[in-house]
Amino acid sequence: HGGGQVGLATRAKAKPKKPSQFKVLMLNDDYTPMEFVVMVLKRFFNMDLEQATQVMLHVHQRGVGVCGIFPYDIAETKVNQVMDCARANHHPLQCTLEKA
Ligand code: TYC
Repeated sequence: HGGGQVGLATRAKAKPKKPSQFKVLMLNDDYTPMEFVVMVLKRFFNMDLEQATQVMLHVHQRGVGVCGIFPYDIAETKVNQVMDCARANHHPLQCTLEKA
């Protein structure tokens, strides 16, 4: 055994899992202004005005839409950023995760 580690312990931890991807979903509501949703999509998901408007309208019409797909830690951070920003502006906008 190399690296000064115990063989069994090394073996038990030597099975790396593929980093699973998570969709960040935006949910529709009746109160959040369309312009606010577009601003959020531009700020936190690096969309341009055209992309952000398309995604916002999709969510408005269909109820839910995908903002992006990321490794878990990044997806969780995006959800927290969106939720913090919505709360700070007193909008009920909801954002969540779903395994891709
Ligand atoms: N339905 C909202 C309105 O009519 C707009 C909206 C779109 C809200 C997307 C949330 O995720 C959302 N003002």
